[in-house]
Amino acid sequence: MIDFELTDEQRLIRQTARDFADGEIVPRARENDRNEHFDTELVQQIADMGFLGAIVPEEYGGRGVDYRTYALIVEEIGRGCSAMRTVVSVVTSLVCSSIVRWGSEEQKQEWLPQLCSGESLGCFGLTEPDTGSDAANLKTRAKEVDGKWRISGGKMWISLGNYSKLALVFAQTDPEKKHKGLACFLVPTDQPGFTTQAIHHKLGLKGSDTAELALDDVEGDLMGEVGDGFKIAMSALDSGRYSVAAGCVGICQGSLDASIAYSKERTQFERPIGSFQLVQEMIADMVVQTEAARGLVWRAGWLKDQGKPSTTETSIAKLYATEAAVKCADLGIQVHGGSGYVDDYPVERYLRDARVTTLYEGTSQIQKLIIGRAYTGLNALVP
Ligand code: COS
Repeated sequence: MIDFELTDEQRLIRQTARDFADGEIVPRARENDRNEHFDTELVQQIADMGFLGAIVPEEYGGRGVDYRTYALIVEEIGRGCSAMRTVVSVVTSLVCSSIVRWGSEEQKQEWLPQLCSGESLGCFGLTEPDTGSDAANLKTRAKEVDGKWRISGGKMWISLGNYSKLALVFAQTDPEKKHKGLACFLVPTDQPGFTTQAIHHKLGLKGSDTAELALDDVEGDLMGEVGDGFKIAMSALDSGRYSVAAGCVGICQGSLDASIAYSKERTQFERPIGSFQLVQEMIADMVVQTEAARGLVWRAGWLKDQGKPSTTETSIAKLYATEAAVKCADLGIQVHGGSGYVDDYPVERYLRDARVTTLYEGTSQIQKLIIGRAYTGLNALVP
């Protein structure tokens, strides 16, 4: 039976994350957004709090917390700033959790401590200019030459790509084998042939770094076996989608908190606008969506902590929470009226930042196809 009661330790960690978000992240979010500034000092503070790699075992420099606790941390950081939440999701879920699960002992010892401490950032190189939803159809190629793997190709929309010391790169070793030919490589970025270009003018996540990567005959360290690449990518996304969903609960909660506060301060017709039924309807809609999203995230986390299959439930949580974040941020602007349209209040940033979450780590449409396939047993994905 799912137990939604938090332990004392979980409450304490949530309070610590909440205080940290309010004290350090919230005050810097607007300026970083305005200036398109990737705030590496703040990233280091997040790492110093133990919030990078929180689910990594302590022996490798992590905090060894469970998935439920991880969601509590990510929700608070997401409420503060989605650009910083993206750093946590990418480093912790996409990169560290993959190395924990698939890396050799040597690879774990080499990379995990420096990723958890913030000494190094890591990025996740799956998507390519021509390969998004159809993740198995990669153009990046890897070949073994004199016992070493050499990789060439390009990656697109890579969060933290310009700042990472490590790139997890997915590449095809034998196109005839399709997804069974994919392999995953640990690629140090400080080598000849590895170049990056920053992507600017995004709608949101302006305080986050986004890059295009070019790999020209770079050397990679194989993680897992040749042929494991697709499974590694999908298992990384099982954790990454969960993290995005938890961050979106933070956007929902932040939109709600800001709207309640504003609706009590703002008066029209000589009454606080929160006393009007149509404003309360918007608040109630936000409450319901926030609670429902959190419940779905906690259920997926509970399954993960029990070691049970959670792919479908993670897709359900990701689909619902990301769409809810867009709707709650949009309602938040509606409650704020004209004031919500400028960045004096966080709601317009919430909307711009939420918008990418129904795209990255699998679009809402991909989540629906995964859910539909699981429930019908019929594959609606193109064969
Ligand atoms: N964990 C481990 N292995 C998994 C898995 C998971 N969550 N999901 C699938 N696999 C394995 C399957 O077991 C299967 O293994 P075998 O070949 O041994 O049978 C293999 O991977 C293929 O799985 P599946 O049949 O589900 O793949 P499909 O091609 O039908 O579907 C989708 C793949 C569309 C679901 C996948 O490509 C996807 O999620 N696309 C979106 C990609 C994405 O999120 N991109 C964003 C990048 S990060 S910003």
